[in-house]
Amino acid sequence: MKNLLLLIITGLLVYGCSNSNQNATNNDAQTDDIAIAITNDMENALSGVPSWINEATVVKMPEGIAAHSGEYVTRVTEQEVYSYAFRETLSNINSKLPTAVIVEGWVYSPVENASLSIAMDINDNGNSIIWKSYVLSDAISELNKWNEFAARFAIDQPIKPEYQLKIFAYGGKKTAYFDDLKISFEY
Ligand SMILES: [Ca+2]
Repeated sequence: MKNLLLLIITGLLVYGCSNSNQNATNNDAQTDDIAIAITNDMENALSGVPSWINEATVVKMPEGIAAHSGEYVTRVTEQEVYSYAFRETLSNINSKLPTAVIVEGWVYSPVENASLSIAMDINDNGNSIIWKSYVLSDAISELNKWNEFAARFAIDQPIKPEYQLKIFAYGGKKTAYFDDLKISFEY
């Protein structure tokens, strides 16, 4: 009888675990070793998405130009050189520390811009430990069109769980738009 009860309890636990939500929706961080993916399509940014900052840069595309998804994108301009940004302490993302951070998304640039880039900053209380930048010009095959990019940042220095990860785009004082960002990790 005891063994049967144990079997039932074990069965319930297994069922409960396997029934967890695996859909990667808006900013859905999963503490799963196989696939942690943080996505943001900007559509809910103005109501405040945890771990994301700089909502002032989230706007609708200009009249006549479609966003990559929905209506909203993040825009860099002459005044706003940094985009909407992901900011989170590493231990809040996963108990393991990553060996690489991958940032994928879509960029729309109306002008040639050698400074347009994706930046990754890992800092200790604001003191930068690792700062890397991925220049987007090679990923932009056509101006005034949505171009897909994928940036991989290797973590090549020791990091600690309490360090903070920041990911954002830098526009170098020229206008560009970003949509459908996805951040994933290698361990
Ligand atoms: Ca969007």
